[in-house]
Amino acid sequence: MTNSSRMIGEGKGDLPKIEVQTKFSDAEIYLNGAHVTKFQRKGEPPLLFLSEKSRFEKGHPIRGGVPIIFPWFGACEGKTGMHGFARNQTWELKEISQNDSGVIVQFSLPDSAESAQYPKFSAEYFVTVGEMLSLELRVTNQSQENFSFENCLHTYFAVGEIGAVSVVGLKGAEYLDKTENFARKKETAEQITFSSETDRAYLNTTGTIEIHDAKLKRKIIVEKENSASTVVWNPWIAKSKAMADFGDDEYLRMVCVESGNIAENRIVLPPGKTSSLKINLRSTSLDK
Ligand code: TA6
Repeated sequence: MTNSSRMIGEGKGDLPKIEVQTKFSDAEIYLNGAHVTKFQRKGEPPLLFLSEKSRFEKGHPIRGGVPIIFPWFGACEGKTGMHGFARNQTWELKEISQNDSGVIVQFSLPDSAESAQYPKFSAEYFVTVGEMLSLELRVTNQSQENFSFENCLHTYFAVGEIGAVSVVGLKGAEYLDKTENFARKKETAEQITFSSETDRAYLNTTGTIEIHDAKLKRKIIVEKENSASTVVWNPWIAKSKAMADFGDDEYLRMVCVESGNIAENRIVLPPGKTSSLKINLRSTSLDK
């Protein structure tokens, strides 16, 4: 891919940020959490939502974009904080290269006091910016014992208005409903719509998910590889007000469709093996 450019500089909160421009799209990635905060095809609205009230402080998660959730999802007994430590740590920039798919930015997670509590592992993250946004989290078990963990790319998508949005592709899947104390249910809707707080972990789902946005007249396509779980979340009114780093009305302009392996889908990685969680994100017009 010719005429692409990349720049490393200071982003919000003076946090180091990488900007990538290609002939198809622009993207931004913070080293804090290897966090993709922007992906936008030329001539289109942003694909990702980023809260106007997000913190940009070293060691704290950014609200929006694609937080990397690893090695646990949600709350974890005996661990402090939600959603693991990967999203709070400063990842090392290893290489920026390019191929026919786009510009590839490669990160690795440094060893830390938190990672030392687990079997020895390495974690690498590949962000490919081109006609679509591809994200891959690779974890290699470098120990002599099984490494059990959860992973999830907790993607916040930008939508025109949540009342005109539906999520398609989960009919028939079982899910844990966090709004009802993780009650186990079965999805019966062809199109999932939103009229209240929605927080569902769909299990044993490997197929492509679509987000239909009638206001922006677009369809967002979430293809996933090696992901057996899909989480669908909109905080709605009360939860939005309770989040200091999220605008009270921002629930209207976002939906999370998150791809990973959580709960009963958690990964048990044998010694020497590598797990790869990958998603390909793109949008098309609604009538295609
Ligand atoms: O993925 C949905 C969820 O687990 C919600 O329950 C909510 O907690 C959201 O993640 C955001 O979590 P965070 O720790 O980033 O505020």
